[in-house]
Amino acid sequence: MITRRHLLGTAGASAAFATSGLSLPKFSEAEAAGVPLTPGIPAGVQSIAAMEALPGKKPLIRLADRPPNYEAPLEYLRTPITPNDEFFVRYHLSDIPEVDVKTYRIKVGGDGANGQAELTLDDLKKMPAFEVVAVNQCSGNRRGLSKPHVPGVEWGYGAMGCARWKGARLKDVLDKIGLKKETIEIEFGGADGPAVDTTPDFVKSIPIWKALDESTLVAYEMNGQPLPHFNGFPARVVVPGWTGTYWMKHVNAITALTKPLTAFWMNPAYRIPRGKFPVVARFTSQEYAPNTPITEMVINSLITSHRDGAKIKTGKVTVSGIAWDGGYGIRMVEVSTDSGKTWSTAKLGEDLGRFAFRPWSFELSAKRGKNTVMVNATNKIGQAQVAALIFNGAGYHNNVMQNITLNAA
Ligand SMILES: Nc1nc2c(c(=O)[nH]1)N[C@H]1C(S)=C(S)[C@@H](COP(=O)(O)O)O[C@H]1N2
Ligand SMILES: [Mo]
Repeated sequence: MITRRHLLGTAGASAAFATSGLSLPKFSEAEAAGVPLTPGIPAGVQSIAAMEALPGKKPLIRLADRPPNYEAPLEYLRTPITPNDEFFVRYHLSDIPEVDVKTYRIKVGGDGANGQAELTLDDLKKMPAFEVVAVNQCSGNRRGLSKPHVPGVEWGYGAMGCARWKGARLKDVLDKIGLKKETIEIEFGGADGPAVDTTPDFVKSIPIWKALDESTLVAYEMNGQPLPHFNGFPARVVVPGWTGTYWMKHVNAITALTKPLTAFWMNPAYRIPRGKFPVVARFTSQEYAPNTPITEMVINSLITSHRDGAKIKTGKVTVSGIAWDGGYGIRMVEVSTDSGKTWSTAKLGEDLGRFAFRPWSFELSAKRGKNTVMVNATNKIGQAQVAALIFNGAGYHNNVMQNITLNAA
């Protein structure tokens, strides 16, 4: 792998966790003693992961520190909006500068543009502002659960979060210079760079149709605050419905292209086999015979109230969680207590928009001993989760239905 990962020792894990001040169900003592990794993650990860607070953040699960890759423990995902200091952090490159707003500029241009512009943060803020609540999920979320095991950051359930993003429409930014009709992709660059010159710089592109979508933003606010440094201060691209890889942080270049972008992080990285996943959104200028770039997120859900193996009391127990998809919207969430033989519908919570986490809850009548809870979400175009993993070499798009066991005493 080109990405360098220095996985260092564990320190102060349980102490860091104990101070997070959450009053929801406690985890078993075995889990509390170590880093609260997702069950099923390769055992080796336990010995290298640590709970660690980056500046301005609550403790997150550190899976790598050069570049920084930190996921959210399950309890941070219990609300449909993820607080900024609980939001996961993912980088490909280790040289991450503190951007100075005074000198910060976004260079807008390219061979597909009619002109060039340099935008300051103030210029962006003077443009009409729009807000969208949207899930940012890393393509590799749940990679650590892949069977067989695949290389890469061994994410559990927590390489995702949902925030209210505010910014200018990318379409309006592009309107400032005007596009030629030959433009097929819009490329983004960020202020971070490789620490060693053998690592390819992180540049990404999206198809012109997605760039011009009214939901696609150049955002400077997250949940009513300036973006945290580690989530892209002072501005980042927000591509609602699509996986996090396109959400360029510290964006400092927006380039209109008349030819497909050739760059390591577009190809061979971030690709899925063609025809294996039921995704609607296509990136045709980047499609080749065997594979295509990852685009929209697949329909998925997560139980956040309890961990697999949790102890509960007999009688009525509320099991709850979130569901999300690539922007079609959640139609229903179903729960099965007999491993999929029969299903009942869960109650859906507040609808913050079609790109947001949709909360759901279900009343379980727990009997003494083992109780199983299986969840399946369906979106408004009829897509549902899968029973068996659709294997791919990068461990993307894992939307296998969870089936957890709760032990009632
Ligand atoms: N500048 C920059 N932007 C980036 C990346 C990066 O390495 N550098 N990683 C991308 C990937 S793969 C993901 S999943 C998201 C993660 O966003 P977050 O760190 O704010 O959670 O940022 C995206 N934007
Ligand atoms: Mo990612």
